[in-house]
Amino acid sequence: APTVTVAAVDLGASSGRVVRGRVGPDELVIETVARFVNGPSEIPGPAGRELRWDTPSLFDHALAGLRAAGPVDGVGVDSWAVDYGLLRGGELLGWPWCYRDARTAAGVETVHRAVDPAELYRRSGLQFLPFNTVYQLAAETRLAEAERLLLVPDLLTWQLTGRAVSERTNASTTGLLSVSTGDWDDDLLALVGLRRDQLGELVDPGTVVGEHAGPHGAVPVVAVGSHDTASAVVAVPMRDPGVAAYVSCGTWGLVGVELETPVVTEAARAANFTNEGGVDGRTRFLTNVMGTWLLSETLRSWGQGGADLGELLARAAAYDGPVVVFDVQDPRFLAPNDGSDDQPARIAAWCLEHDVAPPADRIGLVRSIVASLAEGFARAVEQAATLSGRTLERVHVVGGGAQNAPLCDLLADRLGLPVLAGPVEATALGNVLVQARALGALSGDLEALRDLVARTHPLREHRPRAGVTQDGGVVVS
Ligand code: LRH
Repeated sequence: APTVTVAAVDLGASSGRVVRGRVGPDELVIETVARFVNGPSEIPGPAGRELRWDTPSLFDHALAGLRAAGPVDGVGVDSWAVDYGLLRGGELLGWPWCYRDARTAAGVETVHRAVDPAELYRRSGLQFLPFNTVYQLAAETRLAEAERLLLVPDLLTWQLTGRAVSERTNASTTGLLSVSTGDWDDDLLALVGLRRDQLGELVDPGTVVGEHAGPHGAVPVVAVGSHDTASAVVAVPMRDPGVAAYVSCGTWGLVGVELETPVVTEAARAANFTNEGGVDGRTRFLTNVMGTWLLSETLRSWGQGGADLGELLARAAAYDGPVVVFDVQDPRFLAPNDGSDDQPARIAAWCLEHDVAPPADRIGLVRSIVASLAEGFARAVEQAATLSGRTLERVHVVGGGAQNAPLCDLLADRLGLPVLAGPVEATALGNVLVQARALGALSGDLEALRDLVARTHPLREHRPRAGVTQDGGVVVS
């Protein structure tokens, strides 16, 4: 059977990477050829600080990474969801807004005045996040000028190929795609003032979109699960998705199960569970939990980069002082640090409002964040089970969080279930796998792709430790 070498461009909210993967029926080897930092740029605007993405620089890094990858048989792009660029005359109408910008509050009001949130949920199946594209567009001032609207990965795919498409898994995060028909919802498009001809043609993951004339020759560009979480879920090595939950833990912790069909019950809406489109028409029934964003912003407020995180986490793992479990889902933690109001100050304020003593020092704070994330993930796993009517036997953790052993231990203890950690680079692996299948090097369904991940990537098992949660000195809010 043939073996292919493909390049995955994976753009995360806090870092991007270009990964080269060699894939065949018994082979799945990836190597990171470029890594670069990312983050919202704070720029002054007429109404104060604006948070935007410097996509021109980001895409330059991606292109440099593709050159460094050498000759490949395919390229695929994925990134964080919901954000978009507007194009006119082949140029960006300004840097794309970052979903964490506060402008979306007005958009939420506009949309909810016109359509009841329960009705929106029945139509799109999406959890309420104040930054869903539908709300961003209701607050967008330049839509009428635009000839095209492309989500971030589609924007890079367009830059590579000249073809404007809307890859379906990411399109499902806009709030504008019907959960029942899989097509754009014309009433919602009209509500935000978007025309169908401004959108790229909807394509499924696995479609060859076009060719990139790279330095090493023309290369097919393949639509993958361009929503990073969709790619990550492809590479969760679930042997039986019917009894497994997953946590894809990076900037966000995406916690849920994979379903064959959406669940759009009132209970699912109340618990803020989403039905995002997965690869091969699967449903990603999950909820967004705050994620390592809390840690990275805390470090940033201390003037420390990510390089120190490993050491801090190791010291926090050995910490035996009091641990505060705060509610990581409190919306106050969504915004970036802002002058005097940073994540440590917000966590301290939360503690004071809930009559618990804030963490006494930095290590105590890091430990509290880890314990609070584990609690947030555990609650979401329990809800996923209840809402989908499933009995779970194990939980997979993929992404950067899989390296965080104390987090995985606490999650296992709290749920009384084994936690299987890894692979760390699930998103890049999912991207590479879908390309390899589209190019003929692999065949079969997602279970076959996951089986290849399981055969090539050892997992670390965290067994629940009896009694630790009760004896660990944890203050549960
Ligand atoms: C994770 C992610 C998540 C979205 C958020 C905007 O990177 O794509 O699935 O909700 O970013």
